[in-house]
Amino acid sequence: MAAYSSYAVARERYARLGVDTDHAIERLLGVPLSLHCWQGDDVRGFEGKSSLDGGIQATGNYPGAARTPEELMADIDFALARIPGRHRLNLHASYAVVEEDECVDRDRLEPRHFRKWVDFAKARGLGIDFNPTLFAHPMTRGMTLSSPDESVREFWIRHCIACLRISEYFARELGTPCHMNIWIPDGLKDIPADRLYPRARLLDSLDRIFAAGYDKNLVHVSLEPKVFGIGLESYTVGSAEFYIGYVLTRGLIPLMDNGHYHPTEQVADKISSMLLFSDKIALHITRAVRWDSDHVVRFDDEVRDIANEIVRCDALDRVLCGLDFFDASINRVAAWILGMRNFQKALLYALLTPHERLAELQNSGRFTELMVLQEELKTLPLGEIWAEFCRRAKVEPTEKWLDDVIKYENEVLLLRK
Ligand code: RNT
Ligand code: ZN
Repeated sequence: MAAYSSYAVARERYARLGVDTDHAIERLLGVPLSLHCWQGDDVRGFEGKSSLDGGIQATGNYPGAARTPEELMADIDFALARIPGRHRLNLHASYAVVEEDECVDRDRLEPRHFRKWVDFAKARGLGIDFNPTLFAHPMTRGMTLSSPDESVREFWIRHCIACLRISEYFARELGTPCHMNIWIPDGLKDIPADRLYPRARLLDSLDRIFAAGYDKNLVHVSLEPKVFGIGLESYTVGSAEFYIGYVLTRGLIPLMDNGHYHPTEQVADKISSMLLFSDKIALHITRAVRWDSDHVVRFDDEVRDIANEIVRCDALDRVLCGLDFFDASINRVAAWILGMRNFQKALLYALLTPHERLAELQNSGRFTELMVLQEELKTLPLGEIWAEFCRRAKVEPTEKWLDDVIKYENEVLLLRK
């Protein structure tokens, strides 16, 4: 009763600005986010490899990382039960579930190696999104799809084509299109002697992958650029300009990861431009602390700005949102729950913003009023609306979900030695 009346007061406060909180909650309940499986085990996957490469790193040695498909699935279940709404699962090819007596390299992966994931998703009503894995593999020799070595390039082309088939399988089985994103680690530590030909080879490799054909109604393909990685500081083959040019000329989807740009560049500013040229865009929501460090997503200005842009462009159904971070220094299940809830909170904040009114102030040059109202919005009772959203989604509204995580850590995660 007490909780309900505090919601009523908050609802009234927003209503005075012309914002309908019930409508905002309803809309947010229908927004699926893609939960990245790789936070559960520090991007290790099930191929028995323990170290990352390709310029990305998971740092920390908090106990309890999932070691098997069963453990990872149990952890995902635990996290999803504490995240409001219905979501999707984002898998990497390195999470194939291969029988012990079978040895399958990445270029020979088949849909059947993901049957366990399909069963898992079906039973829970989840869609699956997918990523070929072009890092942490003996054939990743600094370069993959842009390699000067034909056999390396062909290996990864075969891998990506295999992943298109697996994505089609996910979509068919689960009755929802699969978003397949390609990110490659290709780059150079020091000053390049040739920037052009690696990019020309990447272009050719991509054309060869898509020439294999796939059902565009079932698979939505995106490409993810990057500015640099650790050990690849001087040159990234798959840069922003390269992929913008590629996706726009091929009818594919641009993906922007907010850790992949120069520090003062803001993905929030890029969204409206990309939406004017592409029917759909995709995002990796992450937190870059000084570099693409993939810290857990917080409810901060950057993330709120991104959410605001999606909502005020009226593009909730045109932007495919997935999370992308891997923090091995804290409880991994808590990292998932917190990151997902934080991005949802940012979307709620955006849905509770009177965008038309603010735009009107901008358009009529009333910048003083605009600034005052923008500042006022920051301290409205968002927490009460958030709590009501969680209650309607039947999950714990407050930080009390952490009590369950601590219990799970003691009873399950700490037994994993
Ligand atoms: C790396 C990219 C990429 C990866 C995942 C694991 O910088 O952000 O999206 O994080 O594919
Ligand atoms: Zn990413």
